[in-house]
Amino acid sequence: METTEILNNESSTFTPREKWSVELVKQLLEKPFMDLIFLAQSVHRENFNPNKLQLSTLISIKTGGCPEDCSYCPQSVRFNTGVKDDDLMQVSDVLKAASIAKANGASRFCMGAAWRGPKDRDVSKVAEMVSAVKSLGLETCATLGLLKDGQAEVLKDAGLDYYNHNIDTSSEHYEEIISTRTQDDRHDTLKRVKDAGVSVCCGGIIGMGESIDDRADMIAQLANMDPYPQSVPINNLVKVSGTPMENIADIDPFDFVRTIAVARISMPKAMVRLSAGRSEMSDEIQALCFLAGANSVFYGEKLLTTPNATSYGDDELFDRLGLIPSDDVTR
Ligand code: SAM
Ligand code: DTB
Ligand code: SF4
Repeated sequence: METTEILNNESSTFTPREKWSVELVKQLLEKPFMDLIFLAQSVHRENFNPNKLQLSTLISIKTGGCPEDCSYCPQSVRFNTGVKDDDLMQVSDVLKAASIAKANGASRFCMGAAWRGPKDRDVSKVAEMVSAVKSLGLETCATLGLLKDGQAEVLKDAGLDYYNHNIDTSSEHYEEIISTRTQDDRHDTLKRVKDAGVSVCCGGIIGMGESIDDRADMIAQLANMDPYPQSVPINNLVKVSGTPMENIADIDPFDFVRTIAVARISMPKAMVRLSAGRSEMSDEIQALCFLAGANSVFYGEKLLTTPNATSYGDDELFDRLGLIPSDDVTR
């Protein structure tokens, strides 16, 4: 499909592209809001049941004390955020938390660790957790930082379905956010994950002082991955006191919705997750995100260290919108 066709397309006959230029993504981001949402919802309906939502639950299996300097993150040892450090959890405790998540309706369980990257003995421990969680019939996801050769294979053998590793922002803006590892380091880890046959969960954060061009670059990078990620978390920055980002200006919530819409259009079959930042968002903006093609959320009281939208608030919202939590959102 030609560029002009994409930009003018408001029907439901949308052909996915393989290559996305930053310019084209930017033009989509700048479309009139109503046209953009209509196009995104049309693409969404071609690929998913628009009234279903997938629920993932997060747990922090190793908290705080991270040597990296990601300036959004409450878990960096360099910032005074009051996060209490905790060593790697016991497998039995992770299993208990996963059983509760499953009983509450989650279909995917995501284990996060505040590491630059795991040592081989950490990977063996996490592999035990993955097998235990998998045996409950949950999809498994882990986010442990940069992986070395062979580590993704160990996790795959243990039953890991997804590995989350975000590019976070554009290539240009990245250097203002993190100095201790490059975006290329991240692409290397993503390649290791893909080569091991683990599905890729990769997205970023909106609201870190980035420009529209930065957002377009980030979405184009994701959409141009071969294949594009099976799962795309779009986070709205959670401003944590003590981090360098604590006082950054709020973004226009409609611009967040736009980013979701363009992620949906450029990665039509991906699970697009409305991730961090929901507890600061109105019900109405969340509903617009679902209309723009988000079909997954983190469900449960906590993200990794910060509060998430409450489960009772979520249940009420899903009910008001007629959204049905499901592990198969395609039908
Ligand atoms: N340490 C590992 C790593 O960085 O790869 C895994 C955990 S890390 C907390 C996972 C992701 O959470 C980050 O890449 C970032 O995109 C997101 N994140 C962290 N802090 C956030 C915040 N304050 N607001 C929004 N997203 C955040
Ligand atoms: C992702 O993209 N967002 C989640 C998950 N992947 C690991 C993490 C959000 C963290 C928000 C800040 C916190 O709770 O510490
Ligand atoms: Fe560490 Fe991950 Fe936080 Fe960066 S995002 S400081 S690597 S826990």
